[in-house]
Amino acid sequence: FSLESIKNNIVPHKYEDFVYAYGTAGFRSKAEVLDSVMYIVGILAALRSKKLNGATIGVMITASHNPEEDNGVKLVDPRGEMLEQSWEGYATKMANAKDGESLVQAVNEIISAQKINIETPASVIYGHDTRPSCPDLVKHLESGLQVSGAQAKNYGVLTTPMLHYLVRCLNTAGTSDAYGEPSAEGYYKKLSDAYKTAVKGYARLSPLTVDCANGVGAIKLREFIQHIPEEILATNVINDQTTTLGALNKNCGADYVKTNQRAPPTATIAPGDRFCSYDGDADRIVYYYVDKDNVFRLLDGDKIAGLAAMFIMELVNDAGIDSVKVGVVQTAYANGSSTRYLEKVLKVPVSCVATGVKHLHHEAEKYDIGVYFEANGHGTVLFSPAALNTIKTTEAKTPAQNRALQQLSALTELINQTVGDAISDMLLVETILTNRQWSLDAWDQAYTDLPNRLVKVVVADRTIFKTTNAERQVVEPAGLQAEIDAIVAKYSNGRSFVRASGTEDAVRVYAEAASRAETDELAYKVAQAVY
Ligand code: NG1
Ligand code: ZN
Repeated sequence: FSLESIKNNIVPHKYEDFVYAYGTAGFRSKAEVLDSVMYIVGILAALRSKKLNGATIGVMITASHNPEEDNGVKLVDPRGEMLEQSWEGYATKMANAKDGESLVQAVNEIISAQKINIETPASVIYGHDTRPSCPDLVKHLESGLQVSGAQAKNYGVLTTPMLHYLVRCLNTAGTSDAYGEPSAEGYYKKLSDAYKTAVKGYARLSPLTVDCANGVGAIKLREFIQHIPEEILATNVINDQTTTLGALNKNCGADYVKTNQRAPPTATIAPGDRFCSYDGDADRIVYYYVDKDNVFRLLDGDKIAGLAAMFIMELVNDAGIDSVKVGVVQTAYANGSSTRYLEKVLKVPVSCVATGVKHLHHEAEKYDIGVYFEANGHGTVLFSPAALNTIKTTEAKTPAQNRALQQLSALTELINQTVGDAISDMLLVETILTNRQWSLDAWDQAYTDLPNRLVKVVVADRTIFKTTNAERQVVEPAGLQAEIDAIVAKYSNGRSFVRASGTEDAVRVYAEAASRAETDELAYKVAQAVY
């Protein structure tokens, strides 16, 4: 670790006036401005590792569902979670240092504020998605790691959740909560073994077509399915053009399907067919089908949360472990019908938190079993140490109780508990549907989504929009919330809220109401109030 090298090897900023910010999704922007950011992320990851006594830190290079020309980078903490929030400011500060002197100053500030012993060794692993800009960005990251003297390992092309998995495995190896083998092979084996146990004795469902957004999910899903015989899980991979320039996330993938509420044009879909879409780094998934009248039906993150909560609550009940409390975490973007279903039908506690996986994840940790999903399909299920222990040690008195305990135990292995994971979430859904022998249509019967609309409003300065109450109410600009309330009051089942996006230069307006026409009108009127 040498401040002199850090100073001398600084990568110049592409544009003088570009301001960097470490947000909900780490740094994310056009790939061309990220060279300098990669360098400082290498240094920051090393500092974070030193701070945590040499624990392995992860770095993932991806821009998820964003267009191919974008890229991004985020840090992963030792348990496979997002970087601790208090460090986001350091990241931003370092990224905006334009010369060697100010970078060294920023580094020194972190070292003294965090009382870091720079002699402590640092360990960092990294991976990236299939974007053409990744190899160059990796070089700058490596330069940052090198000047920091970090021990580093490149895992190459990975899905985001696989990197999170690897970080957790490396940091728990040899302990009583060892998470798994720290390799792609280990990940595939862990998930496939659990899936085989979870569906044992049930007839296989019809094939599932998986739209991989022309991204890394295509490569990894293909490798994964080598571990499960076709008689147990049948998949058909589409949108797997990972080397075709411009194809990534283009008219396909989970974000396209959720935003447009339609199947990708490349999908030929008939009644009875089963489809799902991953996003560009395979941490999100949505399911869909067409009904008998060929009408498109989306099964989004809210539907997955409802399905998972229903199944897990039944298993907990059948297993006779009532002390284990299940809860669900959503954001304000969750469809009102889903919240009503969870609270009124399943009678499960529901918390609403601000947008961004880290908020959901932390809230979910408060439950014994915490199910969290964003409506866009990012989510997972967390099992507390106490819940894991109860599942492991409870002695079954009946075959039914035994079966429920085994199923729960398989779920704890099948679910990627570090972060949302399209492959793992797909296996979770397939497990439940297989156990129930349900079609997508049968799953969809739990509740009917309220028509909803999400619009982007480009404003001069989105930072003036301040919210409270898990982003459901605007505090600033003053008066805007009263205006929104007055508009919403005119619609039956109307709900609408406004917040500044954390990942795009825009304000988002969400609206839902009893009918499509009312929803569109509501969204339009609120957007006008914002503008
Ligand atoms: P922003 O741009 O802050 O709305 C979007 C998604 C989030 C989350 C992040 C991170 C919506 C409405 N927002 O955040 O849910 O996934 O990106 O990628 O879907
Ligand atoms: Zn993603």
